[in-house]
Amino acid sequence: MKVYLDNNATTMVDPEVKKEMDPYFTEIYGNPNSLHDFGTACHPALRKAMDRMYEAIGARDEDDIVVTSCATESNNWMLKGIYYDLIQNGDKDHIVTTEVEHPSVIATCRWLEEQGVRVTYLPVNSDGIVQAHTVRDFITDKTALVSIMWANNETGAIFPIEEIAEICKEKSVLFHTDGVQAVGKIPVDVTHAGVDFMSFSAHKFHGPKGVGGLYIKDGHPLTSLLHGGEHMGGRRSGTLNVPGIVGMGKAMELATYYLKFEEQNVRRLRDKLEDAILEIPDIYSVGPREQRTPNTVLVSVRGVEGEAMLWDLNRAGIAASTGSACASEDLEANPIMSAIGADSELAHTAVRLSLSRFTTEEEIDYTIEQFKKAVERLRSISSSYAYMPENMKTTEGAHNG
Ligand code: C6P
Repeated sequence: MKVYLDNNATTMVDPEVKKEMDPYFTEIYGNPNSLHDFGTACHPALRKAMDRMYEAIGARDEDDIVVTSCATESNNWMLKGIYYDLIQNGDKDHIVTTEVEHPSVIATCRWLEEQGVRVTYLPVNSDGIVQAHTVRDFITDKTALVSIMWANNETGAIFPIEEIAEICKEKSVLFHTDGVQAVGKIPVDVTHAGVDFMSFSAHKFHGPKGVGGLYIKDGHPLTSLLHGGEHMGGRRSGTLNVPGIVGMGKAMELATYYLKFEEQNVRRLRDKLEDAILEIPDIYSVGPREQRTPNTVLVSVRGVEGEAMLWDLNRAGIAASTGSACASEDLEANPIMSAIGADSELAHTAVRLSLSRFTTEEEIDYTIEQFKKAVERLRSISSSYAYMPENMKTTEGAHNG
């Protein structure tokens, strides 16, 4: 059996999405900026796709959604654009973010620090959540931007975005959220939440890879990353990825339609999997379930290296991860586990399981069986588990946080 439980890394393209994209590869392939019929033939589908995106995230006509190549680009553009506009060419010098952002935010912030920007990396609590009041404590009159994710890619922890947006508004500071792991998993309404900018990526919600976006409230000016043409209202040059945009629009529409299914059915399967795993002694899951996206669980298996678990699971046909796919070749302790205060032994034992609306009950039953087998086998050959002091072990499972 093949079971794909790495949906926070990427998802399968929904066949309905693929069907809508197909004609834009070989039939309606003109450049939408061309004046001939081949070019203009793309326009209705592009308009429809954009309308679907506005509708899905609750954007208003006066807002902009700029299509990018991925969320990494959106996050880079956001942070570097603000650096150029408000720090290099303004009187600000500070950005507030968290310790648990995706590498596309953390690495960009590290680069900005080399340019002289002060960056505050807010800590998270033991549930992996940043508390809104800490944001207030660190904003100063030199703060140009607060950038905090809506939901974490490793733990699924949902952050108090509305409260943070309120604080930023009160302090007149721009607020960007990385919404990559929220869109399609929980309701996302940018207007209601009060965010100024939001990044997203189609391949996280059953759309194609290579296409993402940046929501910009009220058409706020932001220096372009890519110059060269009038595409996307002059905000991002480059010939439009027509099939990608069509696919992202359809995928967003479907993601909104399936939100209830995500909340009920995907959550039920995730909880079943988590309950069964937590029956094994010395296994911990991070964060309370009600404050997590319905599809995600990050567990830590004491005495078993995360990579070894992945190896055994992969041999059984099950795809999982030790955390962010972008950091998967790095055998260091999981940074999120370290940020929540896990000891270094635990931080090396993280396994992320992320479901989708295509995950079946049969797949979950099989995963439970194989997960238990893998833990038993790996612990039987683990010297660190065999010699672990008894007071560090528990006799029953079910540990949260
Ligand atoms: N996270 C993961 O395994 P791209 O692929 O560039 O469109 O998205 C980047 C990105 C940005 N923000 C968050 C919160 C993300 O989760 C991701 C992608 C994958 O967790 C791949 S590293």
